[in-house]
Amino acid sequence: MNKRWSMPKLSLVIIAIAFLWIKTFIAYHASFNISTDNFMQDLILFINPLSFLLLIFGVGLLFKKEKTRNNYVIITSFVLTTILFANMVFYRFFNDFITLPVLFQTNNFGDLGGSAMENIYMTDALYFIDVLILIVLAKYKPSFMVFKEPTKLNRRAYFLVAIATFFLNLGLAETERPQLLTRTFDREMLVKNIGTYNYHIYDVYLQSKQSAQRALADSDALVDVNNYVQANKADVNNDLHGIGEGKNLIVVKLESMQNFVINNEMNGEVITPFLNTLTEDENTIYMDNFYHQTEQGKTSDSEFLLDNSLYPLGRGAVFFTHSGNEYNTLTDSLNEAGYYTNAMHANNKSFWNRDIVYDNFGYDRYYSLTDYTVGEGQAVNWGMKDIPFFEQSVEHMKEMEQPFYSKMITLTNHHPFYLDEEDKFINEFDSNSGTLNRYFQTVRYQDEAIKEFFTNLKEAGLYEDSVIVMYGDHYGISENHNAAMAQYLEQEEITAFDTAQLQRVPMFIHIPGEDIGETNSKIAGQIDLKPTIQNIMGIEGSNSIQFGQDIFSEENDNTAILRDGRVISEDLVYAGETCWDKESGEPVEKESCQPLIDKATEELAFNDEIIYGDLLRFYDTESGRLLEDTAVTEE
Ligand code: GP9
Ligand code: MN
Repeated sequence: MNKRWSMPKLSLVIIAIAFLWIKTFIAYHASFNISTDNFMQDLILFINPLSFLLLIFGVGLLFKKEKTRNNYVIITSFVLTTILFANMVFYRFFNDFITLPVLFQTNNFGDLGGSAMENIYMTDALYFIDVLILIVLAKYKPSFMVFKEPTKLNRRAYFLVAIATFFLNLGLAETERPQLLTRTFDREMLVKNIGTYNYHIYDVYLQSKQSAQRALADSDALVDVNNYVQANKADVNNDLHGIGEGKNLIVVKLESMQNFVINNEMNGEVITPFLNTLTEDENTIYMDNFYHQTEQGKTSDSEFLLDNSLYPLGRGAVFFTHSGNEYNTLTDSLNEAGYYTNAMHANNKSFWNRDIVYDNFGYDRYYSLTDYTVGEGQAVNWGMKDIPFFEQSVEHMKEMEQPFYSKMITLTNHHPFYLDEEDKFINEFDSNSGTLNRYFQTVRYQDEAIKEFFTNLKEAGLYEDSVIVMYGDHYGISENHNAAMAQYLEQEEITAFDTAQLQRVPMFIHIPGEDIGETNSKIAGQIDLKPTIQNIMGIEGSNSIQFGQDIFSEENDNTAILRDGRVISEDLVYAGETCWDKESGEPVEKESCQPLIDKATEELAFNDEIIYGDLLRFYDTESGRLLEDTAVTEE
């Protein structure tokens, strides 16, 4: 009998692997902005999903019953596709990959509302088509498929290949990126080299390690940290010391406001007319080289920086992961000075875990959504519009005992940056990015809201007695909009240097009646807010373990370390693994940046040790000593 020619028989396991492999590779290019510089990187990117897929689907080979095996393959395929899809949607919004701690911020996901919808497209359904095909194949068993149970030998050979693929991948990745697994704050690099799926496994490993870290930490760990902190302490500025003493303190967090909009125009229209006047105002210090230092915790990270003068975490939001730690906050120090301390934000109180954290940070009261009346037409994007928010907040302030400290969190200038017609004071920009186009309008709205807030304060008789600090929390326009941004800035491209410079956010210190007006170009960051504010308010905070310095101190180091390891100094910027000359924006020898890189690495590592180990529980701020020491001397 003539043997008919037939195509090679394929098992469902192999088909499922092939589908997911191709799909993941397509997603890398279509949905994630992963760029490669050379052939080796292309190769790594191509093979990186494979080892994990071989292993996980290989488990299917261990099932004896055909039906169980098929179900396993289909379910696994569906789960992995969902993980990939969730990462895609997350990436579109945050330009980042999901980490385990972020996943548990489910409260926040519920509120993503418009933003989430904006990031899911109809065509996304295509990503699930292969799962359907697998179901059909399993049901109708076409002739090109085999459903034989593999022999022991075949199985062994299969797993050997899978493991070899894993080590080949890791080996190539290590040559391409030494110390890949130890430098974990760059998630894109990880995904690029070991693949999305292995990355998630690694993330789970990191998370478990961190939980163990607190359990194992003891006060010894604080000795080195404390030495470092003491050696980097800067004296405070005497001229500004205590000029706000006894006054109310109002800190306004300006949502998504970047510095490039200040004193700038968009198609001939002024973007921030009111804030621009403040830059010239005799009672205002305006900082134009002030950097945000936030990471995945976004707004909450900026709040963490403000209250603690510690860096947030490189992964997850510290408001969630370490909400119960012992902290020594700006709020605590104001409480001690007799202030009525409160936070104001017209959003659900649990968003970013704020209710829990504010309590721990020492706030007397949190005015959240339930303390505001959001009338008809008073909400847009993520919630209450800034203008009515400020109006009602001032009503609350009128009732407060003085002196008070209010931290206010604005919201309207938030992605997706929509506005009702009546709130649009300028036109949209005309780039290919709707996000950037609308951003100018919401920034303009925010500017108007602040102007009205100042008026409200004056009318309420609170203005003269208050120190008003305002700072941008983080970028509003991510690198996903680089082309549009280049068009706006009239540049050919946005380099890593430009991106680092775009992390500047505006910072204002406004003290009615005090002749402090200047534009100050010192390099500073949100980490410096706490010591700077404490000095102005005449509060002693020098014993705290913190990394910030009074911005106006003569001894200030004039450097900003961003949470992902980028560093900005007077002459140099280290970003995108390249050292840049600040003046020319051109790359220079990497060695020139080495001292900056070393400082950033050391400081961020000490910082993480404090948070992971909950080390401040071993520290006595009053005496500036380790609690263990006190115990020893007392005995
Ligand atoms: C939500 C607001 C915005 O309450 O703070 O959060 P963000 O997305 O900017 O972190
Ligand atoms: Mn924010």
